[in-house]
Amino acid sequence: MHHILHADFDAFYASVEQLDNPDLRGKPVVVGGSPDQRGVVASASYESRRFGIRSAMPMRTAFQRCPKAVRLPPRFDRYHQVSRQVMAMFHEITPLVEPLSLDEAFLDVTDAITPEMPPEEIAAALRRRVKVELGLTISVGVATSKSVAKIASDMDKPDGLTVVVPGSERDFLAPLDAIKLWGIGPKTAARLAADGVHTIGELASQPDEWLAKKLGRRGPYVRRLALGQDESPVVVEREAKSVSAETTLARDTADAEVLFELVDRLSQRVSRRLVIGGLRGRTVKAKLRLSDFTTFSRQRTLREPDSSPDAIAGSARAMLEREMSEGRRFRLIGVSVSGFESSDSEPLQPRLAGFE
Ligand code: TTP
Ligand code: MG
Repeated sequence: MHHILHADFDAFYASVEQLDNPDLRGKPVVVGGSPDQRGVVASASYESRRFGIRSAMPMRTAFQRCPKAVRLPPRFDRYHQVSRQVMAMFHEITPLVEPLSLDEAFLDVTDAITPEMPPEEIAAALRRRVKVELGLTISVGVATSKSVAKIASDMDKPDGLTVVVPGSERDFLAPLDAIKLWGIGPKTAARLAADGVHTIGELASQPDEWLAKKLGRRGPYVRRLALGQDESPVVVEREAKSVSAETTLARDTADAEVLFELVDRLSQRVSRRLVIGGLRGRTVKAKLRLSDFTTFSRQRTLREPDSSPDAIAGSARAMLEREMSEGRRFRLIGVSVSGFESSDSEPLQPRLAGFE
């Protein structure tokens, strides 16, 4: 049996802003783009959530719900720095850390357990340490699997600790909304609800044929998750030689604005992973595929190893720009960074959140 922690910062970006500026504490803070530029809410402090403000909501809507909300633009470098600090704390507990994003990770603490330090004590000590040393709160779920731990960490947010005792997984999950289960999005949840299936317990007790009809081939897997059976291991990624992200466009395009925006998004994704891995790279590569499927790449060397989205995007944009010409339409864009020098100042091992 494994013992897994899922740890997740509460209102991450917004909490970091409140930490750095005490005037903002206790106030409805939102981090995200300007409402004039059709910005969206990236993170909403719990004070602002009382007004119905949520992540991914248009900033305009957020201000309609709470006109006195304080909006701040994101400071990614600062969030990355905090992320590195918390990931380093996780690594002091176990090398088996699987980051999911800047602010959350799974920890397999099975081998860290002692009679004095059962999993729930490890979790409690970690929460205390993060509070004292970083001045921020994390919510933690403790369970025997990743999927249950993740659901548990969300149960008592903010500043919560939820322990699912081994053997009680099924009972813990049964009354919860089906949408909480991995792989059940809003659309699937609506399809299930149409048949009167609202909770994970109701889902788990449906016959095979019904599951197959509603979920297709995922049916058996979803049933196991609904019963609290999940053997998926905490995966520590190999050291990578490069970090990349790429996207095929929904429609081939020559529109510079669309292409540049995509490059920016890909660069941010690459940057996030580099930072989680404590890596900086010297080489930026752009992979380009044209509408006739011709595929080629261009690369540039940065003056200094870097992991910032601006440096990566600046270089990738320049390479793309040189390749744009009248009538040349692109169907795929990729951005990657290699030539790593791991940032020595950081105690974190170079590990990556994932590859594409
Ligand atoms: P989350 O952990 O989903 O959100 P959160 O930490 O702000 O709030 P919660 O207490 O519910 O965990 O995401 C972590 C950070 O990722 C969040 O602070 C900002 C960023 N983010 C976005 O930029 N856009 C989004 O749509 C979401 C969901 C998160
Ligand atoms: Mg969070």
